[in-house]
Formats: sequence, C-alpha cells, structure tokens
Amino acid sequence: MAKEKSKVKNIELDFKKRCIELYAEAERSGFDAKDFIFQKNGTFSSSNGTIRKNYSKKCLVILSFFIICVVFIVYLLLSEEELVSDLLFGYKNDQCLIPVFTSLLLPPVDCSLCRNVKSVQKLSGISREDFEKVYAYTGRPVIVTDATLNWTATKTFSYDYFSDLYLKSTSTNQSIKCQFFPYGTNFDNLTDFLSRGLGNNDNKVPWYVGWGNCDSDVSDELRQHYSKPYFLPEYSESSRLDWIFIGQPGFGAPMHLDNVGNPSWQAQIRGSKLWTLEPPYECYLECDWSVQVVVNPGEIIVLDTNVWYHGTKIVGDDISITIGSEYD
Ligand SMILES: O=C(O)CCC(=O)C(=O)O
Ligand SMILES: [Fe+2]
Repeated sequence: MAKEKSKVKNIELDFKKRCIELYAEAERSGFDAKDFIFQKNGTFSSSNGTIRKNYSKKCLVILSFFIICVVFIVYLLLSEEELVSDLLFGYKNDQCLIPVFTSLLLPPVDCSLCRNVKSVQKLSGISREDFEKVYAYTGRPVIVTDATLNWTATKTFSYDYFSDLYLKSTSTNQSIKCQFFPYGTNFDNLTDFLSRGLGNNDNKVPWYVGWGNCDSDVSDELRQHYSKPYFLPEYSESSRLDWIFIGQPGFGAPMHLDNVGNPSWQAQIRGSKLWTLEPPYECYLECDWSVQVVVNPGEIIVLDTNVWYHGTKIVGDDISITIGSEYD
C-alpha cells in the first residue's frame, strides 16, 4: 500500500514538473500561458487554435519610433529652414550627411546663380549698391581685389601670431571648444595645433586646418587688423564668428557643401589658394560643371557655400592664411 502511495506521489511530482516545463516552453514560444491547452501527447496548443504571439512590447517600440519620426519630420517642414539648420548645425557643417537630408526640403534652386558663369569675375572699386544688386544675395561668386588695402592683417597674421594670441589668452580653455577642422591631420583641437611650434615652416609634417573663433577676447584683437569689407551692404552684418584657415602648399579642404544659411566672404591674407566650385546638381544642364579660380594675397572671394560645392588647394610656395565670415 505504501509502495502504491509513493508511486502515485512520484507520478504527481513528474506531472507537476512537466507542467512547469510546458508553461515555460509555451511562454517562450509566444503563447499566452493562460490560454494554452495540453495535448495528450505532451505538447500544447492555443485554446483558440491559433498562436497568439506576444507582440505588445515590440509593437509599442516600433510605434513610438514611428511617432517620433513623424513628429520630427513635421517639425522640420513647419519650421524655418534657417532655424532648423541653426539648431542642428549652429556652425559651419563640413562633413555631415544630415544636410543632404535637409536639402531635400529646400525650395527648387534658381540656376541664375551659375548661368553664364564661365569663370569667377575679379573686380575692384565696386559700389555697395552694385555689389548688392549683382552679387550680395544672388549666389553669383565674385572676387574683389582691392578690399584689404588698409588692413594690417596682411602684415600681422602668422602661425606664431595666432599661437601667442590663443595660448596667452585668459580664455584659452574657451578656445579648446571652438569648432576645429583638422582635415587630414591628427591635431585634437586648436590649442593642440597651436602648441606644436609649426611656425618655422621647415617641419616635415604636412598640415591644413581651419577653425571658427569663439573666443571674444581674441576676436576683439583680430578685428583690429581687418574690418567689414567696404562692398558689403551697409545694413548687412558680419557674423561674430570669424573663420580662419591656414595650411601648407598642396593641401586644402575637400569638396563639400555647407549648411550655414548665409553667404560668406573670405580674405586671402597670405599665400594663394585654388578654389574649385561646382553648381547645384539641378543646374548641371544649364551651367558649367566646374569652375576654378586662384585667389591671391589681398583678394576677397564672396561665395554662397550653401549652394556651391567647393574645395580648395593651396598653390605656390607660401603658406596660406585666410580670414572670413558669413554676412546677412
Ligand atoms: O578655405 C578653405 O579651405 C575652405 C573654406 C570653406 O570651406 C568655407 O569657407 O566654407
Ligand atoms: Fe565650406
């Protein structure tokens, strides 16, 4: 009798164990555990004959992601393009794919910016009015040759000058945060670049870098050596952010498009730089595919870097130093 009892107890234990295993297996397989039915052969099926996978969590994640995307796209569409680009890229954005996405939202391009542009015109003595009418906001690139004549920057700016200025500035820590383009070099930031003692120009390591000055002390000092170019409209403001590019012959910036909202000017303080400009692809049938021009010392190039693909290469023997800014 006792033997029989223990046999029943064992069967009961085995049964419970099997039940626990089946529950676990059912839940792993996506059944709603309270709905499944055991089969005589030890397997199980759903009470309504269909597998009811537990999709709820996955669905919730996908749905949330979808809603976030829709809200973001609606926000982009409703917002001012300039405001969005300021929020996303509050600086010159060189190597980023996101502008490609936002450019899909831009209005169609007016190809008058490149029609009949076979070369970049060089001119001097242009009045503010004429400049505004023909170039300031039309997207047509131009070079003005006589706008730096009384600037002391051409005699002052050098690697050593920038080095002294930034490294002794009370806000050097601030400068570390300035937007810095190392291009192909391995400099970590502006302070790192300016600490390397590259001023004597006989070092073997090639370099080309650019940075947006975000240090107001330095900005005040730099602006003693240059001023807003005389041809820009009276009411137009140059951005508080100066952009400096400096490097050795043979190097430059790769082809790219910026997303900064405004056109800009860049003064060639020292050395010469070859610019390659390509119009927006929508205008390839109407315009030349590529235009090249060399900007020489003292000249200022005016370009809408948001519509013209552009790249640079230093030519000649001297290092190149430029300073520039956006204008509105
Ligand atoms: O001066 C350069 O090498 C590049 C400048 C540039 O990309 C810009 O001003 O947008
Ligand atoms: Fe650029």
